[in-house]
Amino acid sequence: MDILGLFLTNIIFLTAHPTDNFGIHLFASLNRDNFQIISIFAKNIAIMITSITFNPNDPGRPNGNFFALPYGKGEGEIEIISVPWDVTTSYRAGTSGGPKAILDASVQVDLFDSVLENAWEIKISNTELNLHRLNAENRILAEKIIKHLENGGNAADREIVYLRNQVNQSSEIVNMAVYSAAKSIMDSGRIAAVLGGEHSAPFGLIKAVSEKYPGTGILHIDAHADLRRAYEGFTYSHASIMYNVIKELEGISKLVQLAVRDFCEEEERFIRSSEKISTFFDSDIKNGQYEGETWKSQCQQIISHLPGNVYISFDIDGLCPHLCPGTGTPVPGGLEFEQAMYLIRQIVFSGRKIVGFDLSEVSPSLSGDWDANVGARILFKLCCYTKMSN
Ligand SMILES: [Mn+2]
Repeated sequence: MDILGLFLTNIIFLTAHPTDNFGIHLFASLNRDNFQIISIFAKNIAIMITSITFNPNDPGRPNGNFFALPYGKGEGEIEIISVPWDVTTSYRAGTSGGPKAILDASVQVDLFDSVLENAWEIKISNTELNLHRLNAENRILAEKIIKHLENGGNAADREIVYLRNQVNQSSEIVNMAVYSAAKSIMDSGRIAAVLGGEHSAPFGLIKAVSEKYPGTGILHIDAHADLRRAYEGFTYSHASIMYNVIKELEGISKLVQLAVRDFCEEEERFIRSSEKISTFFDSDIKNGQYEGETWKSQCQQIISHLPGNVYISFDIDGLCPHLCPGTGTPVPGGLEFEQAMYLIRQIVFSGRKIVGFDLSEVSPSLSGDWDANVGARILFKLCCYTKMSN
C-alpha cells in the first residue's frame, strides 16, 4: 500500500470510528518496512489535530512560531525564511534582530482581516537561517572598512581590499543559502517569503522567483532607490539590491518603485536610462495629492506598470518614520500603514498574483517593540493578501 493510500485509509477509518483506538488499526496495517509511513502519518495527524484545536480567538501563546500558529518548519503554505543579516548596513546595525523581534511581537497580532475570510486559517511557518556567527564576524570586518572610508582612507588599500573580499564572499554565501531554501519551498508547491535583516537579504529569493516565474515585476516600497552600484565597495549591499536584481536577474521584467525620497544622482540617471524601472517618487505622489489626485487613482497608475505576477519587496523605511523609528536609515515622508495596505489589496483585486515577498530593515534596537509590532502586522497582511491572490 502506498503512503497516500495508507494515509487515506486511516483518515477514512478515523472518520468512521472516531471513538475507536485507531492506533491498533494503524499498526495492524504496517510491517517493519513502514516506519517512514508511520512518521509521515503521525506528522499529518499532528497537523490535523493542532489545526482542529487551534482557536483564533484565544490570546496567542508563544510557541516559537509566527503568530503562535501551530505549523512547524516545512508545514506552511507560506514559509518565511528568516535572515538575520545586517553586515553592510551603513548608518546603524540592528536589523539582524528583526526576525526574532517580529516573531515575538507577532504573538499579539489578532488573526483577522476585513477582506480575507478566516484569515486565521493561513498556514504560515518559519525557516530560520543560522547566520548569527557569520553575521557577527563579518559585521566587525565591515565596520573596519566603513570607518576607514569615513576617515578619508583609500578604498584600494591592501588590507581594505582583502576585508572587502571577505565580506563579499560571505554575502554570496547568504544569497546561496536563501536561494536554495526558497527553491526547495517553491519546488514543493508552496510560497516563499524572506524576513530580513537588511535589504540585501531577499536577493536569493528574488532569483528563485525570477527563475520559476519569468516576467515577474517587483513592487518595491522603500525610502531609497537601492540602485547604487556596490555601495561602499560591498557588491551585495543593502543599498544595491535593486541594481543587482536589474543587472543579474533576466527573469525580472519590471521594477516599480514607490515612496522613494533619498537617492543620489547616479541612481536617478540609472532610473531614467532603464526602461524596466518606473519610480514613483514620494514628492510626486504627495504633490499629486495636494493638487487633488486620489490615492485610488494613483494606485491604479502604479499598478498599471506591473505585469500579472508580482513580487513585493517591502523595506519598512518606505513607511513614515513614526512607524519605524529604529530602522537603519529612516527618512522623513513616506507612506502610512493603511495607505500601503490599500495599494497591495488593489493589486490583488486587479487579478494579479503575488508570487513572493520580503519584509526588510525592521530593527528592534531603539524603541522597544514598536518597530517589530508594526513589522508583525505588515507581515501578517502580506501573508493574507498573498494567499488571496493565489
Ligand atoms: Mn531598501
